[in-house]
Amino acid sequence: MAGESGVGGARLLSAVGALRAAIDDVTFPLDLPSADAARLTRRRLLAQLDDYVIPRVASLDAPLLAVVGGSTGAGKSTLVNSLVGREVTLPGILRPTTRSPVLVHHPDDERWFAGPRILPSLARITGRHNASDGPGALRLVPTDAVAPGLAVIDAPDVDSVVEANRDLAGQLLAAADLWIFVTTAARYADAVPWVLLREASERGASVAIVLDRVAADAVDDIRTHLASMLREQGLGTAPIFAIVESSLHDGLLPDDQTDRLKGWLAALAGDAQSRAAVVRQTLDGALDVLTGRVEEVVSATEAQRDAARTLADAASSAYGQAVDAVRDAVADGTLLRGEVLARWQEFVGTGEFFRQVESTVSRVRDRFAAFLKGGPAKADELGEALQSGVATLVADRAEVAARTATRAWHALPGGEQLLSTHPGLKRPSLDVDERIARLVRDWQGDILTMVRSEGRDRRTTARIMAYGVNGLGVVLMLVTFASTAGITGAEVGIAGGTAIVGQKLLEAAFGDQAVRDLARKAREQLVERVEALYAAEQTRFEGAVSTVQPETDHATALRRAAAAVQEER
Ligand SMILES: Nc1nc2c(ncn2[C@@H]2O[C@H](COP(=O)(O)OP(=O)(O)OP(=O)(O)O)[C@@H](O)[C@H]2O)c(=O)[nH]1
Ligand SMILES: [Mg+2]
Repeated sequence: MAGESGVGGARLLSAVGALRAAIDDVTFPLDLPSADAARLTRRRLLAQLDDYVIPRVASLDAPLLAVVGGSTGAGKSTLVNSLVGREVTLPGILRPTTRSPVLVHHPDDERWFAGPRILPSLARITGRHNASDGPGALRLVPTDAVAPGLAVIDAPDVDSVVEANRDLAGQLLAAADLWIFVTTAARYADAVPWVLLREASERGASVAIVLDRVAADAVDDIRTHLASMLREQGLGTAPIFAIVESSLHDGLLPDDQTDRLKGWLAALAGDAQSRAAVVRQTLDGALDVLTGRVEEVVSATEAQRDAARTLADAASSAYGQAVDAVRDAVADGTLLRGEVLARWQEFVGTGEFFRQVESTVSRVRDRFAAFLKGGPAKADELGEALQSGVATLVADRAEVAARTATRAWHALPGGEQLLSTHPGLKRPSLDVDERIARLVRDWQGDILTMVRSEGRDRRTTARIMAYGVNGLGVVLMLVTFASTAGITGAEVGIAGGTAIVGQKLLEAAFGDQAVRDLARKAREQLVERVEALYAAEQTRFEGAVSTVQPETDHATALRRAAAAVQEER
């Protein structure tokens, strides 16, 4: 670690602080399967940084903090009292006894513990312990009985039936430079303490074991067995202090049973180098596992990002399909049915007529011209039928797209959640009909502009004037809707004839090539307008997604911050 010189420590501290900020920034707004675990990992990471890594890096020379942990009734409070030589923490026969942790330190070390440097979430209390002390506070006990440079915490039980106790014990152990793990001859193979010991081993924390309440003649056997269990968990270097079952005097263990542990702790406290080694081991271990834990958070943020993307894609594909459907329908003759066809027949007669006149284009033209001049009201009726056909098509497809996107979201991770917060999404937006009406009017405007601008030379202009701009516009709309004429079945004759006779007329006015271009352009303009309208509809889905999409790239920020910490070690 680069922390030996003041500079390295400062740089590591700022890297760790930046990592903390990056972790703090992360949210998991979508309730994905991975989110719960990731939220917990995030909270634990923050707690470990706040309770241990940051305060430790900030003051490498602060006293070594030893946390006495273990199962309820193992004798933790009795041990701490015995180390101090008087009752500083309340032992008891009711399980669990210790609810509020007690920190014992040398009076000279008070400044390290009185403030929020470590365990900032726990209020400090002083004075004599009290049976009503709760889990939200840390009782500080200054005493000459412990050496300067070492503080001991009596923690609540790790496997408590009381959840607050368990959580607090976990938090305290995470804040420890050294775990003094108390177990008994009867319970040293219990599962829960071993889960914690394994965690300590994985984190590389410094651990010492107190094997309490052992019958004198069983000490060797149990110690050997426990040592082999510790080795299996990668804790082979943890010293074991066995305490023989004895009767207590004034609630304290006999001195001869605690002397070895007292001596070991005093030596540790008195020797800056071995104290630093213990601190270094635990800090290094904590920094080692940091990257892996951060990576868990990273993959959960990536899962959030991917889910958000998939939701946005589903909406995009639904509206893409809607545009395609409109594009097909405006070209394949679909719109030349029903009402439109009826108006057209009133306008120019029946399919039979078209078939007959196909060969005699001039007659068509004459009749047509006469009709356009004589019946502007009929041309308007046809125009309206065409417009309402377009409007209905665009509205239907908008409805289908909203339903398709909604159905996709129901099946996608996170989709249900967004639909419940944005219930309007399952229908098109409220003013969609108005906007479609405007779209159709605007498109009609496009068509009239095109018709007018075709009058480039005088002859064309004269012809266009002869037929009338509005009438030609209506016929152009009609031809636009049949220009690929993918019409089948019984309507072929009628609708096909419809297109052909309209086309002949337009050719007479504009010339052959111009008609094909005009029809193509008219169709493109309509599709463009529909695309814009559907894009606006789709935006509502994107808006919903954006509420769960972080603005910053958390994954990259986290990885960078974690790498920076590793570089400064
Ligand atoms: N005879 C005898 N009794 C002990 C010994 N150690 C602890 N006890 C008793 O066992 C009971 C539990 O001891 P505590 O020290 O309160 O245990 P603890 O681990 O602090 O328990 P929690 O605070 O509930 O987690 C108390 O009644 C102690 O007096 C021992 O070595 N010998
Ligand atoms: Mg206790």
